[in-house]
Amino acid sequence: MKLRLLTLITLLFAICAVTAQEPTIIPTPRQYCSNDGKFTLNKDCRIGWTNDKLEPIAHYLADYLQIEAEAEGTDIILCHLLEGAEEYSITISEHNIYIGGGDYGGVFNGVVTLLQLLPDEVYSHSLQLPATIECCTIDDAPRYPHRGFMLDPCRTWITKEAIMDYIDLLALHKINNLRLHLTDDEAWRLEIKSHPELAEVGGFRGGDSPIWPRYGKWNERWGGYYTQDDMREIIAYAAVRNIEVIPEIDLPGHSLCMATMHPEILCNYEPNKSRAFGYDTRSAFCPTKESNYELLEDIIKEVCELFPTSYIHIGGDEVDMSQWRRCPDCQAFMHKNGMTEESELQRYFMSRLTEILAKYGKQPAVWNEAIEGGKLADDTRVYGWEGIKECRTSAREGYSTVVMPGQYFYFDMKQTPREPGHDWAAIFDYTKVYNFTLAGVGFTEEESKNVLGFEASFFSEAYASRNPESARYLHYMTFPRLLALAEICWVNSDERDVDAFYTKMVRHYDRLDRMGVAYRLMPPKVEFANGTLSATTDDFSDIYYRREPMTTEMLYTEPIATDRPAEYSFVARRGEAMSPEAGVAAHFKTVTPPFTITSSMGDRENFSFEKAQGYGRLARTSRAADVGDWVEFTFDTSVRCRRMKVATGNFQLPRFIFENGYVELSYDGRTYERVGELECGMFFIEYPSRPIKSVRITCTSQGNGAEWVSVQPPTIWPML
Ligand code: TNX
Repeated sequence: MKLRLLTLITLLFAICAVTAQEPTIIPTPRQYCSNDGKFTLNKDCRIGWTNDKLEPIAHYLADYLQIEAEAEGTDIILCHLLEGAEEYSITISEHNIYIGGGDYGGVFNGVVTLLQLLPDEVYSHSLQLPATIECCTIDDAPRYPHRGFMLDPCRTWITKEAIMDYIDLLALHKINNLRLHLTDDEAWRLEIKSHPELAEVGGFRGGDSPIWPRYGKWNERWGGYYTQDDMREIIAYAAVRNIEVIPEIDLPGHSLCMATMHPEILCNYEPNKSRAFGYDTRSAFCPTKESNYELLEDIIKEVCELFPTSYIHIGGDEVDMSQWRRCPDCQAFMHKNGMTEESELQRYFMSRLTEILAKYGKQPAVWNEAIEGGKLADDTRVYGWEGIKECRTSAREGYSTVVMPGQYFYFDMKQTPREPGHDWAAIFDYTKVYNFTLAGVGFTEEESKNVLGFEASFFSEAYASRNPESARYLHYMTFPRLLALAEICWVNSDERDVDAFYTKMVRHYDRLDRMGVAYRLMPPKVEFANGTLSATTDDFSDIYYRREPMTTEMLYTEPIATDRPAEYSFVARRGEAMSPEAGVAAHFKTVTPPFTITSSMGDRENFSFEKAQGYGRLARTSRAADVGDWVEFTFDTSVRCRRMKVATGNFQLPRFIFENGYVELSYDGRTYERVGELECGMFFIEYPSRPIKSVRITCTSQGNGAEWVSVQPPTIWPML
């Protein structure tokens, strides 16, 4: 059978002709050859398999095609045929379809490609039968064995069901690795049977939980965790879809949540808790305490038993080593062992964990900082996130390296400046991901050999305040960037043609629409000339516009004659997808009239109110806010404007905020009128009736789980 098939495939390739209209396949296959004729899929067709291990794939496919799968099926045949990992070939003749793979993953990849040869309805499980597929042969294999994605259910709780929905999207783009960032300062999301409090307490923050609220959901106790049964379900669901799940237990830093429940893990000194209402904000394990390794072994043992993957990610990023510097035990330990840098303590900690992992048959995966304190075990896998330099160092030192520098692969970054997200690494859209190549950023050939693949991440600080009960924000931030990731992880070439890829993406959007994905569309192109305002898109979306001060959206059907173009803004929509707002530059202009900040809390050095008064920077108060504490913005000259935003917290995140509070306006600097409540630490004043002299925000809750409140300069949109 194997031989006959191989001959058949060779023959078909020999006579194949490249057609003008190839089907849209993302990621692009190595070789596609079209042949004459069509295969007809009707409801009597059966999906069969030659090896029982492939049965789950047959059922997966059957569910999409709405036909039956049975071992003896001969219309669509799944078989092991080739050699290479994840390699596959598809042969479609008028009589049947063969999908041969080098392994389970290969066959799965073939099935994913087959779906892309079918009408788009297949993605909404509503394929009309009979359906026809053009005869063809496809031969394909991935460039990198690691095509990863990381989800952060800590900062924002992501339910088991939502994870599974997302796994489906990953699988359909041949992403084969999902890392779950299961612990962080804000939450502990995995049931640990020997220490049930970790998830039962640490899975929830806010309300009456000892874990303080952050990033949203202030008043209620909010969150969740995965039981070990839930996790087994996720792992099995992913495995069917050729996705390996790697857990991350982020150590020894990022452990504030854990420390809230187990303060004994912390260093040996009394912290100053007075600025944070008695809350200890320390976040790092003390590496010198033997009891810490006992506690961690309990945890790691369960994690190792639960996850079939051979790698367990144990963190190693952003450890606040000032805690180790202040700790007499850490200092004595360093002295005794001839260490001069705190990073060597981190290396010691990681080595201890590596021993524990080895005991349970696992290998360590770490963030790139963990290799700074000296050599770790040879089989350590390193995830490079800080930058290209760190990724190259890791590869050069011989570690198997996952390349994921923030400025290319952090999908929690903004896509343009006015959109939501972080900007610490970069502001970028799918084009930057697509154009990434190792050679292009300076990797030598030697270094490239140690690159296992690429991974994108979605850290979720900003998601918590954006209706996380819906997948919209997750989709918007990760699609279409994920399409570009899938393409560059897969295609064995450094050549790039961004226009051609865009055209393909737009065709692929039909499938995303079928699945209800709320991907991000490119903003409409807006032009104003000769008294006419026009907006265009090239992705078959509808354009809507809004005219200030109206809030209702209207369908845009033709250019608008106006002498006030700045009053208009436009968005594109198709299906659930949406673009950011577009308009002429004047629409988005803000102004910076001089003002002064005063507060009942005072400011702190290096983050003085004076600096924020220059509009460029944040200020910090000297302590966290109590009930009745206030911050006031007073303008030198009263300001007439159409909109003003006042906000506590960091620029992109509701963190270090007034958890609750209200806003008062004064037109004369003497009398105040209450205009509303803060939401996530901020408030928008819309079309104030008179020029504003000052705005005061008053806190109605105690503390925010930190030692200060961040104060932003107001954002002011002038009258148009
Ligand atoms: C840096 S990535 C972090 C995370 C944040 C992320 C936000 C990494 C190892 N550390 O804790 O969530 O930036 O983009």
